[in-house]
Amino acid sequence: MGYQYDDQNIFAKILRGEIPSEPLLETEHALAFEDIRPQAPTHVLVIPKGPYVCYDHFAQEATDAEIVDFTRAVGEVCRRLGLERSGWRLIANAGADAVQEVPHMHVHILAGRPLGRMLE
Ligand code: D5M
Repeated sequence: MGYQYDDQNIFAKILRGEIPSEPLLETEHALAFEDIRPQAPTHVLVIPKGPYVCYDHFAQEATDAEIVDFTRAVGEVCRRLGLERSGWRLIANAGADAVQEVPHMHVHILAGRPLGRMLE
């Protein structure tokens, strides 16, 4: 499947500095910031800086360096926030059924309250 990246999405605007953000972490290839509609006391988004629509697009087309940097950035955010003490959840929505709202690859880090079972 060929993905078409829309560079007018809100995270592209954040990356270009057109919308202000307060990064919790910035690396060569990734940016982490708080979700504007938090679903838990800690709700952080981590995005790659490259123009990828979703997880699959990123996994197919990002360089190994981008993937390694992004993956480590997620761990670094959790470590900096001390989330290993009580635990955390990582979510990536892709496409319509998952109700992906912003078409720029991102993962959600949720923590700070009991999150319940997701899968039975
Ligand atoms: O989730 C997209 C998430 O992006 C959703 O939880 C709201 C969040 N969002 C939208 N705009 C902003 C800005 N400007 N800053 C921070 N967070 C934002 P999805 O997985 O696509 O459904």
